[in-house]
Amino acid sequence: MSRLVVLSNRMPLGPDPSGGLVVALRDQLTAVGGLWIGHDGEIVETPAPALQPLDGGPFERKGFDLTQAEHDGYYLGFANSVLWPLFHGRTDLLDMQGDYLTTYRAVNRRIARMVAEELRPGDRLWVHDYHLFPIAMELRSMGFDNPIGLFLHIPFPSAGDCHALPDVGLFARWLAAYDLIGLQSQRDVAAFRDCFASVEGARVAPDGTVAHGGRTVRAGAFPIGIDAAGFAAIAAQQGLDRTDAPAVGEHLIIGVDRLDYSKGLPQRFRAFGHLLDLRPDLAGKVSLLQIAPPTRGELAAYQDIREELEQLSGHINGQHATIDWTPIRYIHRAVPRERLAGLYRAAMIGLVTPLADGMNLVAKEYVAAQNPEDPGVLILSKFAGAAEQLTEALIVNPHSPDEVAQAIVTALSMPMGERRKRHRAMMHTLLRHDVEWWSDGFLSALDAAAHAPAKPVLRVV
Ligand code: ADQ
Repeated sequence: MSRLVVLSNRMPLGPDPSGGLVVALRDQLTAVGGLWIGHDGEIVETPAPALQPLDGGPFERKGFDLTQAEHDGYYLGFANSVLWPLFHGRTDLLDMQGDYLTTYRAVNRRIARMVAEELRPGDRLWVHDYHLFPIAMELRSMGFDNPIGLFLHIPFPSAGDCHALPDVGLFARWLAAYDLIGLQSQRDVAAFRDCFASVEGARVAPDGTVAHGGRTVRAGAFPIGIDAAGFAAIAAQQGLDRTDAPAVGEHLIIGVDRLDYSKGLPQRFRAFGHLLDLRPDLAGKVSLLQIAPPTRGELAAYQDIREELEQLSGHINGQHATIDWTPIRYIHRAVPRERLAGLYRAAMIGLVTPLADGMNLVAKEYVAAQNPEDPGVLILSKFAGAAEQLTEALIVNPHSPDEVAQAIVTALSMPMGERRKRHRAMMHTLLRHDVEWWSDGFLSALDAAAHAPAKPVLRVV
């Protein structure tokens, strides 16, 4: 049986790595002797010439290290100052320094050479995310014809934004070297086709198949899931319930996000402030708990958002707080998973309002954590990939303070029967389309794509 080799920028570390992706792939990796390759977190002066085995763990792991210059140009630079903002529609935040693309390509070439040492004939390689786009092209140029798939965790950019890339033709060739591109939503598949339709020399078929530079690649929506049953069980064990909420205000609203400008946190705080302006009677009765651990703090855009949020929460609290009530509690650090599950369950509302998001797993975790007898209400941005699946959430435009405030009011007064009905429908979706369904679906499609004969495609441009 062919081995599964997973390649991601970040390696699941520690003797018992957890996280959705690990849970989803653990069986595949252990059953057929698979391998996970990723950054081992080390910044070194001279990188090791080959992948380094990491001891312990439920499956084989091998790590690569990075120099400081590589970390700056590849990770902080091209990946997170060019690709991340561009793929989230924030071309205003692009920081396109001259050497970023060169470093990104060089690091990817170095990683591809080390991966090549590991790959055996027939191995399937599953690459994750925007840090590693060039891997397939590099391996193809070394003569590898293994099945190679890419899953993009973030949104695919609009055709217009694709052309803000330093070299859109090169980007198209990177993607065309894969057999399968997995995207989070139908919206992303449509954007993928639009982008290729606008690239010179690319041909797109109605089923999403794209021919470019002598290769054919298929794209499809594979919405990532969570271990819904497992998360529900963890939440139920925490012993926290809605009746515990008075300790934190009569109605608790929870937000959980990495501190990232794509997550719409200033807009969320403003919408909550707007609610308190509109409805003074809610003073002392509702509070927003926002948990936002810092990420990528070396980058100016992330320092700016942190400052903006501190000012906004200070301002709103200064205006509305009373001696015994703080409207916004803003916690700037990670919280253990079990604790998070309990807090989701105690919260009357899950407020998930990104401006752009591939999927958003917090929305799914919030639903899975609810007590089915007395579930809370999910308020979800229409710009999260999850909105295509969780249609029974209250779907909002996160840019509109009125709409978000109104949805909070609706949620606070939603009858129990309606809450249960919506929760049941969403839970059904989460259980059916869980993380195992996602990884099985992607890997079967990769097998099919790698072994399918090239299809005739229509000329679009
Ligand atoms: P992220 O942008 O990181 O992921 P998300 O999908 O919400 O966004 O996942 C965040 C994860 O981190 C969740 O599992 C959440 O519980 C956890 N987390 C967040 N804050 C935390 C805190 N303070 N303490 C502990 N845990 C915390 C990217 C894409 C998403 C896509 C995922 C998976 O941007 O759109 O859904 O990958 O594909």
